[in-house]
Amino acid sequence: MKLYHGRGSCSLGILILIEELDLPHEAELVDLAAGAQRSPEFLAVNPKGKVPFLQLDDGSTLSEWPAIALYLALSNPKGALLPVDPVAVARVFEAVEYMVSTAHMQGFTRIVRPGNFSPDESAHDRVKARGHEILGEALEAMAGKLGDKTYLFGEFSVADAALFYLENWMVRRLERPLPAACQRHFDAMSERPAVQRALAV
Ligand SMILES: N[C@@H](CCC(=O)N[C@@H](CS)C(=O)NCC(=O)O)C(=O)O
Repeated sequence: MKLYHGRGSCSLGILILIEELDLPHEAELVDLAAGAQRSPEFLAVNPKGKVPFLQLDDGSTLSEWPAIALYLALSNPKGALLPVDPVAVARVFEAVEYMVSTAHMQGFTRIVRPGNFSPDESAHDRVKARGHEILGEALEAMAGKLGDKTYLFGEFSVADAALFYLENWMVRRLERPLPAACQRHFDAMSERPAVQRALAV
């Protein structure tokens, strides 16, 4: 399989899952800072112009973080990236959806792309401030879910990879402190060999 990946972007979470499963893969870097996601070459591959984007061995493709994570978990059940009980699976995706659709798309995106939310440049500081609030609220909610646990749902799951990419932004891009439980989670994740391999890419 081939993962189209932007360094330090949300696709880091998917690369972590692929590394956790030890799947043979190629990571094709898309230079988001240089706008490579809007190049005709990349748009021909993924018209959405976004990463993560996964090309499977049969040539078919998958986009959207939760869908890719679900595919990886279900097609590699021995990797135990999801619980078995249907309610427990739904709880994991309840957290994943909140992190991807709210914390990332509504929070972080406001901070890094305020123009997507208001064409009025004089409003951008307010847009960014709201983004910081949304992201901060989400991290506090995940800290509450973590409590004293190392991973969100006890055992490592796809939700931990989503939380890690948000934490990575807080620490490395925004230089904001994490809630204590998230800092512990970030440190524990950083110790995992698969996370270290994904970061090295
Ligand atoms: N809803 C998409 C969001 C993907 C997304 O926004 N990816 C960002 C990187 S973190 C991206 O490709 N941004 C490039 C751009 O918007 O130009 C998903 O779940 O995969």
